[in-house]
Amino acid sequence: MTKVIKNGTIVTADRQWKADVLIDGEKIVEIGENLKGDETIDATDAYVIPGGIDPHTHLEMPFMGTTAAETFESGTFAAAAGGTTMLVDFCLPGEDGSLLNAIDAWDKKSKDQICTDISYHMAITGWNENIFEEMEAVVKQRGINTFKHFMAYKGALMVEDDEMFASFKRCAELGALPLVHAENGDIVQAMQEKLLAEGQTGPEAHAYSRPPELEGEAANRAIMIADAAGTPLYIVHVSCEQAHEAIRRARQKGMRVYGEPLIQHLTLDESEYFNKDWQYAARRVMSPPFRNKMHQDSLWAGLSSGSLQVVATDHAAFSDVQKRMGLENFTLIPNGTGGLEERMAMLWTQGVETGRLTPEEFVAATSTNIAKILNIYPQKGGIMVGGDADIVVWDPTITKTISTSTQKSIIEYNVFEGYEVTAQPRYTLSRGDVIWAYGQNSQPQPGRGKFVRRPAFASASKALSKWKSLNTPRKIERNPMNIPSGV
Ligand code: DUC
Ligand code: ZN
Ligand code: ZN
Ligand code: ZN
Repeated sequence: MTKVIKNGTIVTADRQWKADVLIDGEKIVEIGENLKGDETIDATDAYVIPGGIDPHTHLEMPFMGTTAAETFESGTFAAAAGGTTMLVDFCLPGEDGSLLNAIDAWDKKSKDQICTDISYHMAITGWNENIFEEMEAVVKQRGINTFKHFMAYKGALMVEDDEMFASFKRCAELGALPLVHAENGDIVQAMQEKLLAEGQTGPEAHAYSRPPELEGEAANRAIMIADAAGTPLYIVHVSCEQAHEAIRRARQKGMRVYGEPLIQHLTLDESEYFNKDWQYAARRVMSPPFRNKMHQDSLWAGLSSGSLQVVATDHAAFSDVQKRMGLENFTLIPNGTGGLEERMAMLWTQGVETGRLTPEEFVAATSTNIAKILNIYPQKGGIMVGGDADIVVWDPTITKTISTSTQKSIIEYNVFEGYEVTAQPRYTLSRGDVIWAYGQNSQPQPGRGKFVRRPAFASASKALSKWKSLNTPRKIERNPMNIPSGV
């Protein structure tokens, strides 16, 4: 059974051109003019782009005394409806601390539910001999080449600097890429305690407790620790100029450091926390918090200049009842916002429509760059013969007002409620299957999605900056007789 996507304009990270795309089974087999297939998918007046890849989600994740409400089924359906054909979820070790058991647990949750492809990042939330050993199996047997480190959430997920350094060195040995949540967890905790003592208990205090300086400090620290360990680094949810500046400086010195802003930080600002309605503000509590417009401008500039490479969501959706756990104490509001379904349309509307990004840059930021960073390009992230047919027919003639009433997410609100978007996926194809057709009441097929194995990087441990010294410690032979006596 072949399918042909006809009469569209293909957009990749490099260029745009008019051509048809022929699909046989799960793969793209030909790109050219006047192609014919058993079935035709109309792309007239639309772009044909690589399926979106969201590298940062937390589906059904146990966190802050509860479990994220979005399931693998509703989350991947929301992804498909928004033009995202693959997501990478964070896998957290459970009570026993085992990485491999955690992957088994995540597989069990996701396997029969997912309607798009997925992968995991493995979280390192402590350090011991067993974790050191298991990391090798995670990379070589389970096909996971990224390890996430939380520099915040003290007493829960946070790792100390020595633990992070040890894990980064292990990543370098294994050809894996370390990721960090960069916020100074010690100071966040101190600021939370001070604010609570002063009677500041509302959601706005969440933002006061996590100022941009704490993110900038942690980003700088992680970059230096990565350089000392001899590994590239990926910084998740870069929300402010201070962290962005650290990344720019590192890259300018030749270090391989990547930065991921979120669609929420690009489009929503800190004034959201000052809303008089507690529930409205609490729904928007996430870490790092939303920032002011100056930080937003910095993030947009990073995307167009290339110092930031990827736009993600950190999709962690909690219901109103869950958010109310923090009614009297902002530190108990589960941190997280949604965005899986809205990421592509919001970035298009506020990035491409405004002229801040070209369509090619949009494709790079939503798909191609992260496919390269995660080592799954060109299987994913391109429109290329031999690649997976993860393709979106992206229709810039559809306008839509974002509304909870039409969203696929199972929570009862949407942080982008009322925003108008100027493009939507007309069709979303995952490995050749049409899993979403706009306006046609598509239903997900839970369990059709696959886990994508991501091989280790061959060159990761060679990515040292030229400032790195003492790479191989050597002992200097000295004659003690040379030391003058009596000094
Ligand atoms: N930040 C959030 O807002 N939610 C999940 C985890 C995180 O770091
Ligand atoms: Zn500490
Ligand atoms: Zn985080
Ligand atoms: Zn996250």
